[in-house]
Formats: sequence, C-alpha cells, structure tokens
Amino acid sequence: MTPSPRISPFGWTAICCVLFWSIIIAAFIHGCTKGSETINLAWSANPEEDIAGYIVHWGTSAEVRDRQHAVGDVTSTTIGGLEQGQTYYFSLTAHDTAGLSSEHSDTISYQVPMPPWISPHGWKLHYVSSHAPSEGHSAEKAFDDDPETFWHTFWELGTSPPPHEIQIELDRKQTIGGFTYLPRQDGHRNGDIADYEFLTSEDGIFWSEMAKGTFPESKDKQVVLLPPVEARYIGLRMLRAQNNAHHCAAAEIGIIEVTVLPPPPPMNVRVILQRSEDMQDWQSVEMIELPAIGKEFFRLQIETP
Ligand SMILES: [Ca+2]
Repeated sequence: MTPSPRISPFGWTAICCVLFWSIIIAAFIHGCTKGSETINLAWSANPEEDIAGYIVHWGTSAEVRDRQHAVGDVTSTTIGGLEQGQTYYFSLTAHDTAGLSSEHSDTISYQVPMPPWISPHGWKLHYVSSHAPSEGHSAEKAFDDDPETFWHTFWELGTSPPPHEIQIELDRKQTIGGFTYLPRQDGHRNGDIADYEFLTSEDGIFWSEMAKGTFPESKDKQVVLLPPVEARYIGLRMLRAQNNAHHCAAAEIGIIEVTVLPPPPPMNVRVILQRSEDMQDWQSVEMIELPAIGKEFFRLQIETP
C-alpha cells in the first residue's frame, strides 16, 4: 500500500504526529563491494494501537524518493543495495489498519562513506573504565585510525564485569550524526560488544544517552545514525559482550555526519468533476488541485432550476 494523504485525509493528522523527531536511524554497514552496502533503519514505535505498519521511502535526491519498502508493525528494517559514496534520503510513514497514512517524517540524508572514515586526529582519551596498556591495548587504540590495533579491558590480574566505558574528547565541538564501532580484527571474539549505549556531552561532565541497542554478531564496522547533536565528547558504554564474557574491546570508534532536511511539502489533492448522461460515458468538466492540509472534507452541491 502506498501511503498518500489522498487515501483518506480524515485521520491523517491523527497518526502523523509521532514519527517526527523521534525517528532514529541506526545503520549497520558491512561489506566493501560497491552497491552491496546495507543500512538497518530503526525508529521509535508509533504508540497508537491500530498501527498496521510502516513504509520507508528513499532515493538519491531529496525531491525524488522513488523507492519504498513496506514493513509490518515493527520498528526496524534493512535496506540493501546502497553504494559507497552515494547520498541517500530517507523518510518514514506509518499507516493504520484502516489504511490511513501519516505524512512523511523529516528527511534524513546519509552518505554511504568511502573509506577512510572521519579521521580521529586530535582526539584525546577522556576516561576509560579499564584498559591494558602494558599489553599494547590501551584505550587510545580505539581511535588511532588503525583497524589492526584495539582497546581491550584489563585481564592480567582478573577481569571486572561490564559495564565498560570509554569517553573520548574530540578535537573540537562537532555536530554528530552518528557513530561507528569496529570490533577487533584479529579474529578473536573476546570483547566484541553486543549491547551498548552511546552518549555525548558538551563538557565531559553532563552526558546524554543518544542511542542504546545491540550490535549484530559480526566483525564488520557498525554504523549507527542518530538525530544530530552537537558535542565535544563521545562515550561508548558496553553493557554485554557477544560471548557474554567480561571483556570489552574496540578496534576503532568513530563519528559520522548526517544532514537533516525539512519534511517534503504536502502532496496536492486533485479534485476532478465529471458528468455523464448515461452513467457510462463520463466527461471531465473541471479539475482543480488543492494543497493537502490534512484532515479536510469536500462537498459537492448541485443546484438545478
Ligand atoms: Ca585502532
């Protein structure tokens, strides 16, 4: 079903108001083959009880999002076939069991990055709960722009259970649109993060949780897109490891940029008046286009002498 305000303007506004800024896109990019990138989109659920599903709309321009992917009453889906270096524009609509559709959420654009990713040059360690510098796995290895090195929590004289956390001071205050996490690349599983929290701060003292989720069990670089936020500090907190052990490790933690655009203009309502003498041969006598404003009704009034 293609959502459209024309399907039923009545009720449109009833389900349109919960998708906007609550949309959270979490992207899990993997693979390096052109055209094979995938993005996993996640969003906040519409709280209405009769939601039947959602439709993701996307394309390579803000004006033309000609591809759609309909899902049921879930809050995540995966879009594949994305190309590195290409910018994609995503928006989301919800529809209910009566077939009523919401308007589009804000559009979020995302450029599938071309490696290397944003350089961590100038970043500093602000805090780490545990690390193993004597073993060559200091916290700074998580942002040294080298995928072969990694931060690992201390293990020589015993381990401490999660949560484990690393906080990084960026080289400057930035608008952060997401973050990346690359698990250790030496083939071992110890420390691979499953459940995580991502936090940001402007001063390194007061922190805001920006994302909480679970990474898939994979050695690929994970990308999580967020509602843009300005921050000088980022923090990644590991709540559970993939193997449920106490270790935590990260080869690279990075940030990415995303641009938020205003929602697309509402669609027009096309009203066509036709008449017929035999109820078979209809001729159009009037057509007008009106900007859709949401809930509205039309009435045809006919007066005869
Ligand atoms: Ca590294």
